Amino acid sequence: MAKAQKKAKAKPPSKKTKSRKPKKLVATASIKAAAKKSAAKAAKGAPIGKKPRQASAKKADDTITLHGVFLSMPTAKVGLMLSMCGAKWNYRHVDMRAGQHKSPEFLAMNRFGQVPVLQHGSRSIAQSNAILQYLAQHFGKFQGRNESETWRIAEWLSWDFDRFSTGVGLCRTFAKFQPQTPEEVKAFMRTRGDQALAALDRHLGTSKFMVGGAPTIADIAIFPWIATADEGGFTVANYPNVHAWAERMLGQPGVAHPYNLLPKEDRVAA
Ligand SMILES: N[C@@H](CCC(=O)N[C@@H](CS)C(=O)NCC(=O)O)C(=O)O
Repeated sequence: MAKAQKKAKAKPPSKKTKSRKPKKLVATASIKAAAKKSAAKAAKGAPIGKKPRQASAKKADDTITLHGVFLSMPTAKVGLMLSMCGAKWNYRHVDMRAGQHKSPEFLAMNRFGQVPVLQHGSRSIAQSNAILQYLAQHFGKFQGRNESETWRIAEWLSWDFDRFSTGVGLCRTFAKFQPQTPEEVKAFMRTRGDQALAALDRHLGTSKFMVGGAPTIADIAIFPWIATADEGGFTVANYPNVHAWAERMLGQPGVAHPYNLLPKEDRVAA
């Protein structure tokens, strides 16, 4: 059969496939009753729709808890930030010797199995520099004062994780906790630490604080490493600009040496 004939013989569209006219919304008795009720409420000035929040409604949990170890400089960075912000915070000592940081409960808070962890209400945040950024935003303190400062701070925080903590910080870890580390590895990290300190010294010769004329989270991220650099065999006095900056930092409200900052056991804020 030719195509044209086939088309002519095609069945007329069934009732089902016919284009439907939109059904009229018929107000049932119950809809009518509800409409009457809300009209009456509106006349009285009562709000329609969702109930207003009750005065007794639960306030969001704003509790801040830092989980960490007092010997850990990443933990100290967060403690320093909380102290400089004048925040109220609880502290939970993590027994790393007992492997508490690898327990299922801890891993549920921090999949990396490391300290520190910050709990704020129902939220958990890991990685010290990310925590600093979070707290800076939460408290509106120690952030960049404009966009270009914000990006400079981000650079320093990344550099810290890239070069500073892996140089100056790791040498302290080897000396204090992992003396069995191979000498070649120690030497590699020492060179890295020396180079990082030299770069920092050059920068601080041109700037009062890491970014601009007042402390930001970039200073807070670096300070604990400097305060304990001697434990890794570095002499901060050999870097005069870094030394002068560390003194300036110590003069800021809420700043203390890491060992005078973090409790050695659990503490609940008064
Ligand atoms: N980049 C991480 C490093 C954290 C870190 O290395 N924490 C150490 C203690 S200072 C830790 O938990 N080590 C145990 C592990 O890595 O398994 C941060 O800054 O938070």
